[in-house]
Amino acid sequence: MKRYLLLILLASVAFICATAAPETQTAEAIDARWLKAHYTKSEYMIPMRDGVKLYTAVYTPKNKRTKHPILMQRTPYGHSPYGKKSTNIWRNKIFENYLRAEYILVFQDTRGRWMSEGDFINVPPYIEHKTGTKAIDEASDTYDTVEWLLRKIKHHNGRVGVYGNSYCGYYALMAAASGHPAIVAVSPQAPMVDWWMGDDIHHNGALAMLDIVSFLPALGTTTRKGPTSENEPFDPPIIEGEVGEFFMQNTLADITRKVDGRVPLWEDIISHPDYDAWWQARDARRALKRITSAMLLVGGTFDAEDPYGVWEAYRTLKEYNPELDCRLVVGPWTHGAWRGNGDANRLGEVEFSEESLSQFYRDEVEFPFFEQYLRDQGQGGASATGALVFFTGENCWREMDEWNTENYKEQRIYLTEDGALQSEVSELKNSYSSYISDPSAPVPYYPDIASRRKSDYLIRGQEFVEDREDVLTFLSPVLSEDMIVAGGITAELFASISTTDADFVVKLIDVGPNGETEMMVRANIMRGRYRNSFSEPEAFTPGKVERIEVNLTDVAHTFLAGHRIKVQVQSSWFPLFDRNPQQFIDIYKAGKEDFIPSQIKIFHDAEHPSAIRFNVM
Ligand code: PG9
Repeated sequence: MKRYLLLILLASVAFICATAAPETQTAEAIDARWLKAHYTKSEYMIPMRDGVKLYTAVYTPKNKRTKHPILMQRTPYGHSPYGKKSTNIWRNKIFENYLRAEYILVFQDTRGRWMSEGDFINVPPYIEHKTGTKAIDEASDTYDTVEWLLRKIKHHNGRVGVYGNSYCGYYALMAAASGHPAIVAVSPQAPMVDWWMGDDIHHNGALAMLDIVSFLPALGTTTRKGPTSENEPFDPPIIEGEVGEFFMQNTLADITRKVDGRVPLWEDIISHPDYDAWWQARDARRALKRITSAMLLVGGTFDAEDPYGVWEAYRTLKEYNPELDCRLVVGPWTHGAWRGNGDANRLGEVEFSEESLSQFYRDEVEFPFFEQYLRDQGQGGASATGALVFFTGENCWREMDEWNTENYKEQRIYLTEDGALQSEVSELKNSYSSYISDPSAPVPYYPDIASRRKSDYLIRGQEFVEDREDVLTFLSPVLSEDMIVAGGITAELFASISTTDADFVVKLIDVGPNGETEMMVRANIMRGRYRNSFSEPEAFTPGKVERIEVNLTDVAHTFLAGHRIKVQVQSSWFPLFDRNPQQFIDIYKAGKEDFIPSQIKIFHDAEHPSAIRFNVM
């Protein structure tokens, strides 16, 4: 009862911080035996409109006395173990509420993946559908699947929910775009929305090299022979030996030779370095113009893989259909942590809550959302009135009607000489800070770059690079009162470089009292050649001062009184992102000898007021 009182309080008094205090319920444990006693697993090959059949596992409750809602996930990552007698879904706490409520659970391998037939195409461009056309995309495959399920599966109540995280979040967006009338509720979580702008593969044109090169074999290979329940071997691997060393020794052209044509997506990436029509056609926002299903967008402020899509999908949906029940829930989470069996209540050195935030999410957010729309049960849970966002720093949830930073006050903090930040424009003339960016000695993204990406890099303090000559650090005075930062952050830099291209990395850091601790709030990279246009790159004129905007994705963070704001500027973030040869050349074809040092000058004077622009609540 305590939990509901708290949520009512939360709903009634906006902006008051509160932390969820979910109670634990005792009930019969859900295990393999329980599942076998209550559910039947069936496997089907469902024909699409072009005849291709997609593998679909369907778990139906043995209780035939009532009609059950259908909850579906479409995935490119397989639903092993295959076979009617084996499953692992009981191991995931996220399914517990649905199993107890006797939902029909559906898991489908998408076209060309694992046990499904057909050819895999990564994020095929959404087609404006005319009913009955033979044209196919992920929306039409979803439409055809739901049509088949409603006809062939018994004891359903005619309502379908779709959810999915990451790539499955992209498929959830396409499910909403299918326009099938039975799909009444969709939850895209950390959805991939734009692989060039800010999800998975690039951030503002810079290649998310460490992640994407590591993940390439999972994104469709030419070696696939057809439907298979086995993981396809990928020999020889791309990355060999110590990771940091590998990326120092291998340019992207070397990596192309190692991929050796085995991954079609890599060929697409290197053929489309700029934000051209190929990438624009794959922007999932194009599919969100006529959505009618209720939407629950979920994301994490420390999501290193898809930090862009959840905010952008939400904004697009609200823009096209302000009346839609479109909700946003963002917690202090890494990629998909809210769906895991862990408590998702801490990251690195920072603890956000003593309670399990993943249990709060399961019981108070996701399940009540589907219960409201698939079974007319309850009032929709903690996200029902619009936006529920966790503010780090204060470490509390804020409930709002919507996440619209137009409602907040725009503010700037200005870089100035001697590494200071100030609230007014500098009166100085020709004032700048400079460094030499040398690709042979790039700035590491983490103290240890020897192995796979570290999950807490987005929150970790940056003291390990502070003394480097090629990292500029600016520090504000001690804050006299809390500063609640909500929404997108933009670095407005005025810079000159001594070569014809360079990257700009900007980090926003929260420094605790007396500088004893620090926590990174947000960081992002911008490839300088795209400063005036993402699709028409432009070379720099050496020595000419230019304005570069670095878009940092949304934040929800309170800088507490007594803290200080720190900003760092640098020109590499290795090997998280590929090194820029710092010349206006095709980076995917650059040879080792093409990588040259560049002198970077960041101006902070009356004529060139470099600043960080953000919104305060
Ligand atoms: N976000 C993951 C990914 C997708 C595509 C390319 C690279 C990474 C995922 O979990 O789907």
